[in-house]
Amino acid sequence: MAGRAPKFRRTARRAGPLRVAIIAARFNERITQRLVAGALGALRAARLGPEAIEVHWVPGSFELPQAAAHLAATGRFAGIVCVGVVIRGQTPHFEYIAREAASGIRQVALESGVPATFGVITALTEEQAWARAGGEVGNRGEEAAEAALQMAEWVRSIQNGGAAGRSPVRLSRSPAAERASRGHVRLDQATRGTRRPLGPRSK
Ligand code: DLZ
Repeated sequence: MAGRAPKFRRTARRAGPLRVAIIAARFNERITQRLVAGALGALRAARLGPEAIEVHWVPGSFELPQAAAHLAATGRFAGIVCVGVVIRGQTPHFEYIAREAASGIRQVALESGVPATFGVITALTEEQAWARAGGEVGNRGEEAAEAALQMAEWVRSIQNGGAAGRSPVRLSRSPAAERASRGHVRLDQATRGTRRPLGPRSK
């Protein structure tokens, strides 16, 4: 079963408007439209107005990094959300396209400093892709937009100095992770003693 991105609640309002770009790959466009809708929904839920969101279309997922590099270079965006759909059954060079998209987007983020997130579905079948585009496994576009917002807010917080290192977004953590962060103990120590020993359950 595919995993889902963790839900988070926003604990601080942003200091000012963020501008975010969505780049969408036209290949498998009907499914990508759903990813764009998911990303737009997440950005609007975070109270970004239409003036703060741009949607750009490129031919395929292979072109996502190049478009992201150009948009990052404009300096106009606090975050860039890349969405696309690569389906193995339809794509002999599935792995090249998926890998190039992932590593290219990462490279843009690292080199430009502008958070660029990966909302590209890589699926074995079209059915699996639909499930990840607003179906039973969530919406990868929405998740990538949430990630871009979290990163953009965090970058802004460390640039402003005041809240250095403290994310304005709080992820919900397990009790063990909370103990680990409060008591400065390692997570493996914090979980020690909370698990039932392995082996057959005694009566
Ligand atoms: C060519 C191609 C193929 C076969 N499959 C996909 C795909 O599943 N998903 C996708 O986003 N793009 C695909 N493309 C297009 C490439 O990403 C790219 O647009 C072309 O190779 C031109 O560079």
